[in-house]
Amino acid sequence: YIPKESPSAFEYVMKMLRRIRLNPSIKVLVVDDSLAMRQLLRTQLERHLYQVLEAADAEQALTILRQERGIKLVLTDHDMPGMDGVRMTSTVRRFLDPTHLAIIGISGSQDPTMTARFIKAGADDYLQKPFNYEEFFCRVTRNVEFVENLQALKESASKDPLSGLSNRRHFFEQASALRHNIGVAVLDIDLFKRINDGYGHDVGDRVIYQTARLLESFFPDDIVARFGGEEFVILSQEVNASVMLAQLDKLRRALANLEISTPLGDLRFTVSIGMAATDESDIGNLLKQADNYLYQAKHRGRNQVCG
Ligand code: GH3
Ligand code: MG
Ligand code: MG
Ligand code: MG
Repeated sequence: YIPKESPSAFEYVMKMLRRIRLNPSIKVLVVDDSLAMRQLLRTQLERHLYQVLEAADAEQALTILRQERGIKLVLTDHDMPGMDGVRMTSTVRRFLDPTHLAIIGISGSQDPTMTARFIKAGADDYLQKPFNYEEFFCRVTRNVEFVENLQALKESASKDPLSGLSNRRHFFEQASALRHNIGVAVLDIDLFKRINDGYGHDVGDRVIYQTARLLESFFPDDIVARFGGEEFVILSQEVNASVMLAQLDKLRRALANLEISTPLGDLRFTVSIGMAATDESDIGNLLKQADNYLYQAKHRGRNQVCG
């Protein structure tokens, strides 16, 4: 096997070490009714540090795919007792799209329509048996990298890079799935401009980062997003308004007690929060209401929750 672009042995080892460190388990599921074939593929894949799972038929494969997280590639045979590889592929694609995993069909069949059938069913690639192992690894690597690139793209399109929280776009995507008993809170850091002016932008960024961490830890099961600047939004489903208000006030106090150490000494800051919770399912209206309460909190002297 000659690695892609034939890097030096050193580069190759470094790349593999990075892969182990960053992603100790790139999981590949091998689906084949032949034990010998499964073992052959396992040996080859493990040589390249993949973590291999095996299924002897489509049903077993579907069960594994519904339970196991993080499988990035499925290699599937076509002819198997029960459901064949093409039908299995289209079934998998109903619940796992190409941002989750790649599928490569493998078959020794002479049927000239096999490649097209696999690809139409949602497979990304196809290998005709017998294949040589250099081609096998080129395709495995290419498909795993494609999934990883898609995942990275999806992540950067939905996350705010400074805080690691959902961005505005992703917030609305997630919110559209929620229906009733929704609570929305808008949180804004008080006098943030003074922090930037007095301590520098870097410290301001750290304040945003730390605020995000506490927000997440106080609302682990909810949708938390950074909307812009120093403004955050929390969206809770099946909410009891007074419970949410109490939790928001705990968060407010925890943030007020947080000390950020800076070259100019320890820094403390406060936040104001507006909350709205109704049976209303229009997120836009709820946000507007929460924003009005935020304005009230600022107007009444900041460092408080209104709702
Ligand atoms: P108030 O209590 O009324 O909210 O006062 P404020 O100073 O927080 O209000 P304002 O919204 O006017 O200030 C927000 C500031 O946040 C202005 C902007 O320069 C700064 N800002 C926006 N995004 C970032 C960022 O990503 N990092 C840092 N450090 N500052 C940011
Ligand atoms: Mg077979
Ligand atoms: Mg502010
Ligand atoms: Mg603001």
